[in-house]
Amino acid sequence: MDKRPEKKEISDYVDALLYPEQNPFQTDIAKFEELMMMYSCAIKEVQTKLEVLNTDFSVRYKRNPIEFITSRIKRPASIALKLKSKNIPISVKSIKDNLNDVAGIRVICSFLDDIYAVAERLVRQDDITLIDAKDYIRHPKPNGYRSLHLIVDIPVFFADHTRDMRVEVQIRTIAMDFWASLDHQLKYKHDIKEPEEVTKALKKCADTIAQTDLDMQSIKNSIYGEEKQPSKKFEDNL
Ligand code: 0O2
Repeated sequence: MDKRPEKKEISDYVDALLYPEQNPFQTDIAKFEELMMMYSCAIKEVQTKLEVLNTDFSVRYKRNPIEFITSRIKRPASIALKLKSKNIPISVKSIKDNLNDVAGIRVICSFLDDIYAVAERLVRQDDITLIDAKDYIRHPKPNGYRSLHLIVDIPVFFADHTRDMRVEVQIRTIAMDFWASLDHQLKYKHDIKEPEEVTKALKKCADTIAQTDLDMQSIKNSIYGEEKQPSKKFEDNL
């Protein structure tokens, strides 16, 4: 589905960009900031797990499956827009109850099978609960978007309590990431002269990129051999 915001929401978005200090959660700012702190700690926990996996893989397979990891906490204005688009009241309570992607981690892998190997190793850890998995690699979005999305819960130990926090992990190849970055830039550009042509061209690029990822995987298999491939159990279980 095209993720571009509806026309009626664009002015809201522009306002949010122009006046970021106008936090829509201003009336409950202490609670909002505490919740964001909790999400940011959850990101640290999951990111550390991913870094440990990468280090372990580098010893076992003599190469790193993860190229790099980025993370972000969704901005207050984007949180408010998402709640609004789902017709949910804009409040701090609504955030934890309804949104899965306030804490987001993006994992960029070298090869296709690395994506599933990393995902499998992450979700089978005892303290990780897999809430949902969407495989947009096997089932790309109509516009050509490809990525593996995992929604996980992780317990975070704070000074006087433990809370399960939700994190969205998007895992994709470098090529998929390149495509998604350009697509994301265009999402907020509403003065494109021939949008249908751009959509078609982007879809063509997505298909080319998908084929390139498959070709790169074959080259890797011929270099490292199939027996050195990490398990594909996660992929098969999805
Ligand atoms: P941002 O700026 O990344 O935060 P949900 O989030 O669960 O309510 P949905 O539709 O089930 O909604 O989520 P989905 O489609 O599984 O994943 C949403 C996120 O995936 C988006 O977050 C993007 O990060 C990414 N994504 C999904 N589709 C596309 C796409 O076509 N192009 C690009 N570039 N990214 C996509 P946000 O909140 O839209 O944005």
